[in-house]
Amino acid sequence: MVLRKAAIIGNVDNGKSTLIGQLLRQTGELKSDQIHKVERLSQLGGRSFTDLSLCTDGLETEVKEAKTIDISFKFIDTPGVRIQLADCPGHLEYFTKTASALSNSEVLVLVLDINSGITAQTSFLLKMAKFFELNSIIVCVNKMDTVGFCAATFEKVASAIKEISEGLEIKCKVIPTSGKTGENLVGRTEKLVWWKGETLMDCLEKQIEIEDKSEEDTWLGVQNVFGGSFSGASEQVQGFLLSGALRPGDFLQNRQTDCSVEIKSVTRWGKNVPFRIETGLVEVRVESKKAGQLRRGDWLVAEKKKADPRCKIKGVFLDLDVGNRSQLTVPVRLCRLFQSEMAELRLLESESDLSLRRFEATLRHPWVFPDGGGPRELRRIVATDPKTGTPLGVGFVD
Ligand SMILES: Nc1nc2c(ncn2[C@@H]2O[C@H](COP(=O)(O)OP(=O)(O)OP(=O)(O)O)[C@@H](O)[C@H]2O)c(=O)[nH]1
Ligand SMILES: [Mg+2]
Repeated sequence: MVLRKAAIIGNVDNGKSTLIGQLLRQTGELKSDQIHKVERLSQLGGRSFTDLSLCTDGLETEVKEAKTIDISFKFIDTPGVRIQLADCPGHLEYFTKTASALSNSEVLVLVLDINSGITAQTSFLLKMAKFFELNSIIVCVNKMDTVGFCAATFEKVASAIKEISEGLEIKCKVIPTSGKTGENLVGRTEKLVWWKGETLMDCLEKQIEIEDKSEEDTWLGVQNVFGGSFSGASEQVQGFLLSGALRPGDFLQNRQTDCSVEIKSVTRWGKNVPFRIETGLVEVRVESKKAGQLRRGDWLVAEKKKADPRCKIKGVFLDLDVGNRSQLTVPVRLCRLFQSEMAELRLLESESDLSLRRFEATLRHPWVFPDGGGPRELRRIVATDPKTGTPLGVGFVD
């Protein structure tokens, strides 16, 4: 089963948690004991109705104060794909958590209360979506029940959101919803009889369609290397296929050492796999002239592809520690996928009003980057405090 990650974001109280709770209920993901728990929590929290936001807002303070403080993850299983829904807090003081979900998601749902329409925070969130390269998003114009499911009111908000998204070159699908009363999440209802477009679930299923990346350049990240003792320079590699194809008989190049390796066999969970496989974890037996040349953190890429190991990197960084930072050169642990390195991070000029800054960093050991763009995951870095592990920022290498 493939995992696809969706972040649900929006302004405070626009109905994100309720919408997720209702979606879980309508897709049958909420079992009867979980519904009972939500009913009990609703009573304890003094609600006069079954508050479905409590499916995700389970912390004591979240129940008491009726707000999301920390991200919680829920799952919906569809044939072949498990959709992970990250319920993000709307309060800007918890934005660090939202930023980490945004940096780690492939799908974005923006929930917008039809009564408040587009605010400064909506524009901020859209700019953040852009920064995290989420260029195709779903917008739920929510709480439609409060305007009597009025088509004209929906159209007004929908065209405003489309206009600012277009300005940012973000494609957006805008749909009317009511999380509380459950309209247009999974099925059609009479109250929104005028709506001929998609439901939220239709949109999610389209967004999670598995892209065929087998025609792209091959990028295989080495996570673990096992043995090689019994057959000369043959090694068993457990790795992460980011894009491209793996065919027995093909040669890949270890860009860290410039050694060439031949793929002997490809398996996933112990079973032989065809060469067109979904990206993700894979085991590969490789052979090369020299034994023991592969290490965790190496990247095997298609031969002749331009990709260079670099110690000096630069890019744009979302500073999550704004206001607390006293110096502009910060020792950090830089993380990318399963790699991490100690580095000196130098923060340069501001890029915009969004706490985005240019940065330069010097790594102790070189990392391989593709020339000119390449997969988002290869360029995304997270900087953490080396002593506490607290995230200091997230960014992308140029
Ligand atoms: N009428 C109506 N009320 C809604 C709807 N969705 C949520 N609400 C109410 O709006 C309030 C906020 O709902 P939540 O789901 O907690 O909103 P949220 O966006 O998750 O809030 P934060 O996580 O704190 O930002 C609650 O009182 C909900 O009952 C809706 O579709 N219609
Ligand atoms: Mg919430």
